[in-house]
Amino acid sequence: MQLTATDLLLNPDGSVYHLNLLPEDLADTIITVGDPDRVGQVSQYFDRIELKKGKREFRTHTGFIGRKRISVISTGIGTDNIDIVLNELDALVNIDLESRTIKPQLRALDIIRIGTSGALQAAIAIDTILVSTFAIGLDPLLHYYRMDESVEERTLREAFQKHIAHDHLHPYVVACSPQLSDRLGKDVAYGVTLTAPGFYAPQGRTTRAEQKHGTLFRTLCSFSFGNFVLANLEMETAGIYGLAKLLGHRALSVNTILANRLTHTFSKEPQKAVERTIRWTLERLA
Ligand code: R1P
Repeated sequence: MQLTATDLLLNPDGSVYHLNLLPEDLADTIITVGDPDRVGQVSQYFDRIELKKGKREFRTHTGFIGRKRISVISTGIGTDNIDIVLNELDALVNIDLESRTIKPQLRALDIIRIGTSGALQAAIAIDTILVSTFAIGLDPLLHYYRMDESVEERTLREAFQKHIAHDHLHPYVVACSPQLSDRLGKDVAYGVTLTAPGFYAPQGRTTRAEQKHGTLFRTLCSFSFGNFVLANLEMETAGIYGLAKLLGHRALSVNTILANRLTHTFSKEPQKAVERTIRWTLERLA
């Protein structure tokens, strides 16, 4: 496969266009965060930072914890940004940037999101660390790619689709990478994460603009299928899981529950809660 100069955009120094990174700038273990300011919150735990680069909302620090090389990169908000980040990360390891051809030996990255999100069950406590076993995407990103579903993914998607009974919504379902989740124990909460294509009406928030699907949020919260209920709502995980799966990378999403949408409560110390999730994740996965 030959990519053109407009398929794969490069900067004059040969770096990928949006991430502004060269292949040697990137580690095989990558932490993604939404907020560019969270990059430094993660890299403060590195023993040594060897590189800081960035462009727009995509800020990267690469360094070492002990002998393990890690990159932390901000994605900004939403799965439209995830399309850019995941494809450019893959290009950095699996495309020869000079010839714009696919390398004969493909590499798999470990991609771990450390995000923030809101709980969809009253029983989920504020500041909980929640690992997404499955992600359900209500955003359109994965509809632009050809993706096969496992039996489990299809079963969950069909049950969810039947429950929400909305013709205009086309959810997709992707599981986390078991190679990453198998490294974790029982000292954390697990659940199904819903990824929305916006923050306000798409997540059932009231604004001055009238909502078209005013009852959808309640319907989402009441979904249950076997052991599955929707645990939390954010804006990136389904896109990360979907593109990682398509491109042969491993992905896991770890979110701090900063708000509970049912009890209308918010974390009293959000920075501390996020710091705890960062330390927890680095100790176990990085
Ligand atoms: C919304 O405020 C943003 O916060 C959550 C949502 O997914 C969205 O990106 O995650 P991050 O804190 O990782 O950005």
